[in-house]
Amino acid sequence: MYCITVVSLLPELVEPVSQTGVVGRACNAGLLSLDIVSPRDFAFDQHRTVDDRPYGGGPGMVLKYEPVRDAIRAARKRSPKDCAEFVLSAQGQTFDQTIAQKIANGNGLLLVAGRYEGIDERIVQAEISEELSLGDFVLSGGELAAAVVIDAVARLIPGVLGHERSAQEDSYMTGLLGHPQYTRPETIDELKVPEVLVDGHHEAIRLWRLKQALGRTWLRRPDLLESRGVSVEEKMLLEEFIEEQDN
Ligand code: 9D3
Repeated sequence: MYCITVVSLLPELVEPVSQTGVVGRACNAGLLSLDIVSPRDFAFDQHRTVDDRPYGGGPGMVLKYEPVRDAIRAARKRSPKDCAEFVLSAQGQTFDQTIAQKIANGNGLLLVAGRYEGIDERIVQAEISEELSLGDFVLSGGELAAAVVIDAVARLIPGVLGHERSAQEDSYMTGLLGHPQYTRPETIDELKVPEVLVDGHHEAIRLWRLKQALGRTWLRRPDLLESRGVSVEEKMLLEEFIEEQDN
């Protein structure tokens, strides 16, 4: 079983992930466990204080070192050894599918979600040096980022995706944007489904989808095509797509 533990002050923001959809099913099937440890349970003063004012002044509060450190250590006790560990913060490396795959190749994941202005930097120094960000926008804390990372990782764990996609199935599409999708009816508001999808053969459909995926990636995310590269077959399909552009 793949074991995920999240250190968070707001379990109610992370927990729904383990009860719904693909991740929920994986948990129910025993392929995945998701546990949440709150630093609040490691704050032992009168008011169970987990935050304090930042040294040097400024707005907001900072998560205190001790309760977060002790929550991390409690989380480690339920985690497999060699568990991947990350703090979620806006200062981290940007999360992507390559990182998701590396994390899923292991057998466990420990995430620390910050709140307020962040956690005491000495946690990163002394406990978990790797930080992950979702990108250049401001969240109110790490919990929703943790939910995103968990979803992306869980679907790569063997057995989590049933027949709906063997994640490998369309491996030739990796690194490309998705191709257009259609479902019934065949015509609606005078809009038709591309003919090849209705009566095309398997290989004709594969080539059409690959061409559309290459074309959309070329139009919208040329940076992705650059780093992925294209095969000889793909280069031909992309040239066809570009040719067909403005007719
Ligand atoms: C407005 C406050 N910012 C000052 C420049 C710093 C800041 C503190 C705390 C920014 C964000 C946060 C809370 N964010 C996260 O914990 C977080 C996050 C994010 O904000 N964006 C993208 N990925 C992530 S992962 C965790």
